[in-house]
Amino acid sequence: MRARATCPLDCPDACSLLLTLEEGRLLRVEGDPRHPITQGFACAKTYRYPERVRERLLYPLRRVGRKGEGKFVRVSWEEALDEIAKRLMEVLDREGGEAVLPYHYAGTTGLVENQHPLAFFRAIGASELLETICATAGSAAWEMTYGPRLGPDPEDIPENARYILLWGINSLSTNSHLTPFLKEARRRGAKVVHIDPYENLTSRFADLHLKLRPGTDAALAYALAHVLFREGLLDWEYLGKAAVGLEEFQKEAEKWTPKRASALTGVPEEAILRLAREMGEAKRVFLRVGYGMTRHPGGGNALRAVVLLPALLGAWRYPGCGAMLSTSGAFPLNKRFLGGRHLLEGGHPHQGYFRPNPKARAVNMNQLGTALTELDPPIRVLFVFNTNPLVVAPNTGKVKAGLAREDLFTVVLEQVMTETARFADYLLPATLFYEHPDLYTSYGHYYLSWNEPLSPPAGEARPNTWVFRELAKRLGLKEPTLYWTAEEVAESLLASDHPYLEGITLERLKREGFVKLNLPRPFLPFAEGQVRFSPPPEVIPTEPLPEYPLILLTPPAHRFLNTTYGDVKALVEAEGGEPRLLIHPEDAEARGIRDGMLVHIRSPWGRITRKAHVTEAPIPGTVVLEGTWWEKWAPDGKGVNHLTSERLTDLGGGSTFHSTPVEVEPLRLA
Ligand SMILES: Nc1nc2c(c(=O)[nH]1)N[C@H]1C(S)=C(S)[C@@H](COP(=O)(O)OP(=O)(O)OC[C@H]3O[C@@H](n4cnc5c(=O)[nH]c(N)nc54)[C@H](O)[C@@H]3O)O[C@H]1N2
Ligand SMILES: Nc1nc2c(c(=O)[nH]1)N[C@H]1C(S)=C(S)[C@@H](COP(=O)(O)OP(=O)(O)OC[C@H]3O[C@@H](n4cnc5c(=O)[nH]c(N)nc54)[C@H](O)[C@@H]3O)O[C@H]1N2
Ligand code: SF4
Ligand SMILES: [Mo]
Repeated sequence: MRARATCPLDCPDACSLLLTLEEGRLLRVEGDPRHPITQGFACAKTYRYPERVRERLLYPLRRVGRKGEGKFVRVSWEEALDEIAKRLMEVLDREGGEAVLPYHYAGTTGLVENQHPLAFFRAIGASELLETICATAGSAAWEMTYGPRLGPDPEDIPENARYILLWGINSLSTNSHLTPFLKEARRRGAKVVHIDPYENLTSRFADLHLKLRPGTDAALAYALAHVLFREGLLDWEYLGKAAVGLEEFQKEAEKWTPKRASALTGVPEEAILRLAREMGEAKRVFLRVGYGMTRHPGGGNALRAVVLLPALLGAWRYPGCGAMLSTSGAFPLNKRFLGGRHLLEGGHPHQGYFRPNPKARAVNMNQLGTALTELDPPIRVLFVFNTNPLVVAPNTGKVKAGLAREDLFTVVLEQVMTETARFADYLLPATLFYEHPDLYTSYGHYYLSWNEPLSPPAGEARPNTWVFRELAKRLGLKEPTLYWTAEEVAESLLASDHPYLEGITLERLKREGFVKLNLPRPFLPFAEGQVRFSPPPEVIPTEPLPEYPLILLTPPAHRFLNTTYGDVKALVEAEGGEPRLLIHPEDAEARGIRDGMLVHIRSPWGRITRKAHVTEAPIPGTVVLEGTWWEKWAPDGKGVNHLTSERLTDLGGGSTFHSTPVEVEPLRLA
């Protein structure tokens, strides 16, 4: 059979896919030609989904070897659930809910399987996980500046945008369904400029690539603003109505002459002048910013400085123009009961023995290593689902030490045997996106969608929400939302009077698969309203250290999605078979490093070994490791996050993956 389903991966495109299945076996994945954003193609990664799931987990497993050794025996669901419930009750009785921590992220973006499991944890008063690993620095920055996280409709870009800035985003890899819109805009005369510390697919697509030093974007943005003010290229009519605190911002911009900014950013002065003048004359600017540029100590402020530029030009007055970080704030769903959020509000008479705890302690997910090794009172039970923290969380050394604790009881819900899963005490097989129902939004467009299960689960795989329902029963929890079906969760989410959702019912979603929000036409999200220029963004550059003079970037690989697909042979081979360090010839020469040599990379937090690739792609002083590869492919069996730190961003408590100071040296055998 051939049927439609939304891609569940953490990617702005939320593609509509056509799946060919034979007796529950996935044979083929194609892009849905009916979907205006998907436009009939999937990405290089998801075409390989059938290979990804050939070696999936099918039965519950109990650990028999040492932690991390990956030795398990098959057990029944009854045994696994009974034993997990027993261990949980012991800990809850003895130490209370805060000794339990859910660790989860966006392995699936479906709202039901992503968020609703949290109802269980909120009902028992578990520690709250702050979901900060990816988007919160950007979200906080955006919300401070504009309010809701939304931007122009990508479908309006080709006809309207005359100047396109791709800033701190490798969109050809990470938002590939934007590309057809960019191409069409270019065909109609738009220029495309990429601003990024290293040359990648997007730079090669762009008409112009400006390389800047990592973490210096705010200075570049101010210098552009400086020129726009000086040369009278602003839209005063728009600013007169919309700008709040413009004078303070202008004062800061006056300090950033192109000359001064050039010295900090590494972008030539003439390039700054030219870019400012071209943007200023074009006015119809579409700026796509990525989360990449926010993963720095000053990432939140940097994003604010950059996204204010289109406002200076009045670009928001034109459809398809303005700035876009995410579209997720446009989906006006009623999230009050999703994941039991109401349980955090206090006053719950019917909970029985276990109680929600509105003041539960919060754990920042970027600090998992510290949470598992230093928190007091300690975490005793860890549930991991929709994520692979051993590889993706910062400071792997610390995370591993935590996961290896003998007194930590770890339950992992997974589809495949990840390197995190090997540390589980109980490993529970999870369903795939075409085996469970779910509701999907998007962070790159404005379509809402519904997946109906297309096949019964393989083996004994079960949805996350099923597992937590079963545990809730065993604990005798009474909270009704714990027992909601996916349909009930979706109905509750859609129960909103917002005009964008008018006429969008679950029934309609089931019938049509995907439905666009009822956006007003023309869609001009910030043409009116307030743009907050104050407080003026701070310039907080990413600094190397005397002993660690290079900055390491660790951006996504084209053919992996975080660690998903990182065990698919064909994709691993297409990425070169092993992770390699990109290093500029100047930096290589200064260290006696030649192409293909094995090198040590050291940071204050750890060291790893990689093969060097000497290339002019990065700006000098910056080295790059693309992709959060599975540890097993690295020459030393250590993932990239052995080098990164738990340091948080200036806004939103976000991750700082692209700001690691490192030193690199040729490997000498002892
Ligand atoms: N193929 C692929 N697609 C993906 C993913 C993937 O792993 N692979 N991941 C998905 C996820 S989870 C997310 S969050 C999104 C976005 O994922 P992100 O990791 O935010 O990726 P991008 O937004 O493309 O941003 C990466 C770019 O930012 C650049 N960059 C780093 N530091 C700076 C800086 O200081 N200034 C500037 N100007 N640029 C900088 C990097 O060099 C890189 O080119 O992509 C999603 N899509
Ligand atoms: N150095 C460095 N580290 C990074 C980044 C970086 O750029 N550089 N990027 C960061 C970013 S942006 C992000 S978002 C994080 C992402 O990190 P993660 O959220 O951990 O993403 P994945 O590595 O793709 O792992 C998702 C896992 O969820 C599982 N999964 C999928 N669907 C389901 C389901 O329905 N149920 C269950 N139980 N499991 C499921 C998949 O099998 C997969 O193993 O990584 C971060 N780490
Ligand atoms: S990973 Fe992104 S681009 Fe690829 S199919 Fe899924 S949604 Fe589309
Ligand atoms: Mo992410």
